[in-house]
Amino acid sequence: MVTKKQIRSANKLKNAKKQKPKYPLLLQKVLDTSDIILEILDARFAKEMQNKEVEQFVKTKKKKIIYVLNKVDLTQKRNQKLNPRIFVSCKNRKGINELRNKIKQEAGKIRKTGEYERIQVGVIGYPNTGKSSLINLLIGRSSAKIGAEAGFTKGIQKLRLTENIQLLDSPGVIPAGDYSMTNEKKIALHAKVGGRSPNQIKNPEITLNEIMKTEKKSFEKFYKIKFKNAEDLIEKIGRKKSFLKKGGEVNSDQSARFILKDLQLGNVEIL
Ligand SMILES: Nc1nc2c(ncn2[C@@H]2O[C@H](COP(=O)(O)OP(=O)(O)OP(=O)(O)O)[C@@H](O)[C@H]2O)c(=O)[nH]1
Ligand SMILES: [Mg+2]
Repeated sequence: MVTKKQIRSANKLKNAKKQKPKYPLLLQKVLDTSDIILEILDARFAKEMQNKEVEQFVKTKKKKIIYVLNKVDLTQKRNQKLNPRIFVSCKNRKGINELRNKIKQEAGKIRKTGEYERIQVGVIGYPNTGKSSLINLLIGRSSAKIGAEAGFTKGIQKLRLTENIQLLDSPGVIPAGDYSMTNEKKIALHAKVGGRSPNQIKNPEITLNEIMKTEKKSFEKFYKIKFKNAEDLIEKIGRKKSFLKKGGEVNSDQSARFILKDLQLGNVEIL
C-alpha cells in the first residue's frame, strides 16, 4: 500500500531536480530564430509528448514543423496522425537520409530575410528523446553531446548541416502545461517517457504505482511474472535481484528505481 505519509513526502519533492528555469527561455529563443522546427517525439509516447504550446506558436508564426518520431526500434507503434512525419531510429540509423532530404526540400522553399543568412532549423522536444543523437547523425559527425540522463544538453549549440542550413540543438523542455513538481500523474508521465531519470524522482514507488495504472501488462510480459500492483512487483523484483536492506527486507526504493530504469532504457516494450 502507498501510505498517506509517502504521498505527503512525495508532494514535497524537496530533493527532486527541478527543470532549469532558463530552459523554457532557451526553447523560446530557438523557436524565435528558427525557420523550420523539428519536433522530436519518442515513437512510444508521441501523443503524450507533443508540445501543444510550441505547435500553436509555430502555427501562428507560419513556421514549418516536421514531426520526427524517434526510437522506432523500441516499439511497433507508428502514429499516423502527425503531418508531415518521419519515422527514425538513431540507434539503427533508420530514416536519417529521408529526414535530411525532407529538411533540404523544406529549406529550398524558404527565402531568407532577416538576421541570419542560413536557414535555421530548431531541434526541440522533451528531454532525452534523442535530439542530440539525431543531429550527430544528420551532420555525420559526433558534435552534439549525448547522454542517457534526461537534461543532458544544457545550452544552445549551432551545427552546420549544409552551406545554407544550420541545426540548433537545445536542452529538452517539459511543456509548461505538463510540468509539475507535485502532481503525481504528471511526474509519472515524465518518468514513463524518460523526461525525468529515475534518480531525478523523489518517490519512485508512488511514481511506479501511477504508471502501473496503464502499463501493467507491459511489465508482466517483460518480467514474465504476474503481480497484483506496483508494490507487489517492487517486492518480487527486489527479492529476485537481492535488493535487500539489513534484516532481509526488500529495499523498495532501489527496486522501484531499477524497474523505472528498465522502462526508460526501452527494455520494457510498451504494449
Ligand atoms: N533505443 C534507442 N535509443 C536512442 C535512440 N536515439 C537516442 N537514444 C538514446 O536516448 C538517450 C538520449 O539521447 P540524447 O541524444 O542525449 O537525447 P536528447 O534529446 O538530446 O536529450 P537532452 O539533451 O537531455 O534533452 C541516449 O541514451 C541515446 O543513446 C534511438 O533511436 N533508439
Ligand atoms: Mg541533448
